[in-house]
Amino acid sequence: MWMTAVAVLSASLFESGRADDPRAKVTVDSAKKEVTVTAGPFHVEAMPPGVKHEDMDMMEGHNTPLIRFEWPVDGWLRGFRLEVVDGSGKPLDRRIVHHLIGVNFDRRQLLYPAVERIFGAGRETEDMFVPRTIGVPMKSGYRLGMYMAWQNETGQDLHDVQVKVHLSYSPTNLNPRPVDALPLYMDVNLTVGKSNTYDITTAGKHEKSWEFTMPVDGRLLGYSGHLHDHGVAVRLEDVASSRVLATVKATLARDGKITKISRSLPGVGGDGIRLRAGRKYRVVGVYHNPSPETLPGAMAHITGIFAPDDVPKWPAVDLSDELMQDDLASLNEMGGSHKHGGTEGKH
Ligand SMILES: [Cu+2]
Repeated sequence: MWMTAVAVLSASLFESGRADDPRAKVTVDSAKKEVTVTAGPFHVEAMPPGVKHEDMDMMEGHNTPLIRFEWPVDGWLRGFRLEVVDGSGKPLDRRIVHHLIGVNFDRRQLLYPAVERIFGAGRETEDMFVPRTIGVPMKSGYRLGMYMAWQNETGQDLHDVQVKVHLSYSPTNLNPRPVDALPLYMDVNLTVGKSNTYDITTAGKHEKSWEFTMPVDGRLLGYSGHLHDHGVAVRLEDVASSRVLATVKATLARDGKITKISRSLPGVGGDGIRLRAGRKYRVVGVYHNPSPETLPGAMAHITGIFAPDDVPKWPAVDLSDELMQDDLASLNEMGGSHKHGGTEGKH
């Protein structure tokens, strides 16, 4: 027999959650070194013809409620694979998930007083794995959650949809020990606890940027990002020298729809991109608006994995910070105006 230990851990419902909230089930396959989180079933309504995803972004309840679960093993997270299936387990096009975001309540983000966004997938991103030499340190019992937004362009309502996130991990006895790397999120327009979307009101090339001071020394080992349709690129620049340190590029179809977003791993086979504490950096989102009409609901951010020189210098979650409270409240209220995944009712 295969020495596969599969432990099914009960899903913990959000303290303030509603009784009909979707639940997540967590299983561990210790032979494959994989944790699988299954959420659902969801009822996913077809988007009305002519409605664009960016229009839906502005509607309330665009996201599902937060679905909580507990991380079950000590080790390092290495990557994830997203799978969407129907009630009989048959695969569905995963592009019905516009985005999926994983949250870790037990660690803070580096640049924002907000809880860690530990994994994320956009419609245009492929599954993400890093080599075994790198990993995000994880402890059994970490309180995690995830939420997603739908983009069902199939023309038909989908019932009993299940979302499976397969998370690969390295065990604690891995030799040599992986380099500790933590998620680094850099957005051109984020207000913690609120939104990161913005409208582009001018035609042609458009840039929006945000500057920040790096809190700790370390190296950016890998990065990708997220843009909406008509997005061109997201750059990371050094403010003092204006040098471009990293660029995430979008591949667009003729009609401006995003088909792919670039990914780079400068810390694999290299040292990565050195970022210094106290130094100023700028993240810039570039769009090209093809018409004089407003392009609503744009987003631009870089998501990276960052190896701090000194992990204990990472800022801790401070529950007395008002922005942290705003972040937790927004996660709590997410999908609040809808049942079963935020696509019933108003839309
Ligand atoms: Cu988006």
